[in-house]
Amino acid sequence: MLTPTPLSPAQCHFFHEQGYLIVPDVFDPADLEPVRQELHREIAKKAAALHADGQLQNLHEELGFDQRLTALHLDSKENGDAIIRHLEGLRGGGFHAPEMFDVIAHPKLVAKVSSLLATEEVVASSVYRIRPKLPNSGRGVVPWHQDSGYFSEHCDTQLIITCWVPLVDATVENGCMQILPKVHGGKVVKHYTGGNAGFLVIKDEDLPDDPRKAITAACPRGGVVFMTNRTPHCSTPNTSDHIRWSIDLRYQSAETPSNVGLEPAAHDAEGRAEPRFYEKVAVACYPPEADFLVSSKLHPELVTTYAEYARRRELYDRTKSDFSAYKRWRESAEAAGARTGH
Ligand SMILES: O=C(O)CCC(=O)C(=O)O
Repeated sequence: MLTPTPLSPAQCHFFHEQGYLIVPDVFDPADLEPVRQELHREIAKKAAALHADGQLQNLHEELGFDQRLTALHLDSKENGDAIIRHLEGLRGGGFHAPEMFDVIAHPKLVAKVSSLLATEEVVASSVYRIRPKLPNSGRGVVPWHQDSGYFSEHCDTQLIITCWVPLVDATVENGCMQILPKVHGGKVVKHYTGGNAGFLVIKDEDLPDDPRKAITAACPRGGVVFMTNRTPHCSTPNTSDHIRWSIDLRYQSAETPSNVGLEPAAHDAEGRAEPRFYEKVAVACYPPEADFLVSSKLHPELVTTYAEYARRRELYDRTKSDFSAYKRWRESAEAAGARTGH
């Protein structure tokens, strides 16, 4: 049984020098079993609903967590995508069951994040993603980017930590991440719109270093890949026979701009937040999604409970907004290629 321990000074040093750190044993694999099982139940629930509507014939009930979505997607891309969208929700964090919150607020993870941020006042955000990368489908392949490419510019020099948590062993074969080390101290480089599945993308020639210097971030289940918001990374296709499930979570110091304590209270008739609201919370690094406190020595009474996390998430999700990171990057890679003749 692993108890919550901070990272060692050598691990913190490595992270700050390299821009990433892979720790193979943050969790016992058993700690991740509840979230795996709940995701599996959610897939079953959505598949059953499509079946009841007459849209899906074979439920593939005999298949496990690492296989079932592939079979459903192979039978019907439409149904598979509907199930994935159901998990992702409006902005990627639709799945917010208690089992998910238990991973986000897990003392073993928060202790490690806290040592990297050098504070016990830690804010997590709803900017987390659940990624079922299906075998041989191209879905879930993520182009080169820095997470800051998605955030507001005024947070470029802040530290926002991505914790990439594989729910199966992540390997080269099933499409783990590639990370460009030692360049996270530089600028947020130019990102283009129009990457596959709407992802932002950095062109190879704009990367701060030769992509051949990238490290392969294989990581066993139970491990975590920690990265900074300016660490360039991408992920490769899944050529294995199983789904590469992962979740990526984000944390920052409570001193970094956030929308903790702010609510998107004012909506117009269509549920859109009044522009004034977004002007007011433009201080948050990613205004449309709810931030919440997961650790505090100064104000332990303010640490967010599951009920409050769910309420804030749902409220923000219902609040449609025009805020979109890609507005920061208006040009598509394709258009830029055509313009320069590449
Ligand atoms: O999971 C992947 O394949 C990519 C993850 C990623 O880009 C991220 O966590 O920012």
